[in-house]
This record gives sequence, C-alpha cells and structure tokens, in this order.
Amino acid sequence: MERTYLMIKPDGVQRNLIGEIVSRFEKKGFTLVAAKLTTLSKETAETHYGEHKERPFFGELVSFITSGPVFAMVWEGNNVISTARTMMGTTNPAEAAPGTIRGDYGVQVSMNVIHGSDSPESAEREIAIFFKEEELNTYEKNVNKWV
Ligand code: 3AN
Repeated sequence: MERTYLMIKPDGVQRNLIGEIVSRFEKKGFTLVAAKLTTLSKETAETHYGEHKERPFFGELVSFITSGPVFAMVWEGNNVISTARTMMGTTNPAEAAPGTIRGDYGVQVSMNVIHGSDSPESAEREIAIFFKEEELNTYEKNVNKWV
C-alpha cells in the first residue's frame, strides 16, 4: 500500500475546486489519510520545490504557491503515486488530456491546479514536510477489497 502527497494549489482553492478534486480521488477508490487548508511560508515553499531552485521560474513558483491557502492532502492506495499523476494530467494544462484534473480545469503551466509527488522518495519527503506522524490516520475501509 502506497501513500502520496497531493496539494490543491492556490488557484484551485480560489476557484472552489477542493470538493471536486477530493471527490475524484475518493470515487477512484483511494483513502484520505490526512488533509488541511494551510498557507505556506516562503521557507516551506522553497524546501518543497527545492529541486527546481535553479529553474528560471523558481521565484514565480514560490510566490504563487505562497499567495494564498493550499489544500494539503495525503492519500493511500494501490499505485496511488502514479495513478494520481495520471489523474492530474501533464504539467502543462494546455496539453493535458480532457478528463484529467489539469486538462479539465487548467490553462497555464504556472497555475496548474494541483501538485502530486512523482516518486516514492518524493512522497516520503513531501509528506514529512507538511504533516506530523500523528496527523496521518491509518484505518481500514471495508470497500477497499473492491479496489
Ligand atoms: P509537475 O508538478 O507536473 O511534477 P514539475 O515538477 O516539472 O511538474 O514542475 C513543478 C511546478 O513548477 C509545476 N507544477 C508548475 O506549476 C511549475 N512549472 C513547471 N514548468 C514551468 C514553467 N515552464 N513555467 C512556470 N512554471 C512552471
């Protein structure tokens, strides 16, 4: 059983997409382990996006992600890391397939609605940035035998 870190970015929160996005992952069959609405400090944003610090868009990325609350979540399920990335769609929403979150709701690469961990290592690192161990809920759902 895998866990991933997903984060609805400030554009998704502003556009009232929290419920819609949470609903997609619930209906898919994944289990919500933790969630909170939170506003990132510059330091947390720079830590989270550390791998991009040499990229030309790093300043813009940090200022956007700290511009308002994000909805931080941990989800659990079989292959949740890669399946969530498929459900999110490609980084550039203009190229993301219809039916994906970015394909349905995004237009600009800088404001692409949602972040999702891209590997087990990133998931572990990102979950630890945003949540304490005691905030992660471990529980069984009876429906999980079907998914
Ligand atoms: P993903 O979020 O799909 O894993 P990454 O890790 O390549 O994409 O990029 C991290 C974030 O940086 C993206 N979610 C996007 O918001 C932003 N980003 C990526 N490329 C650009 C770009 N060319 N211009 C502005 N922002 C970008």
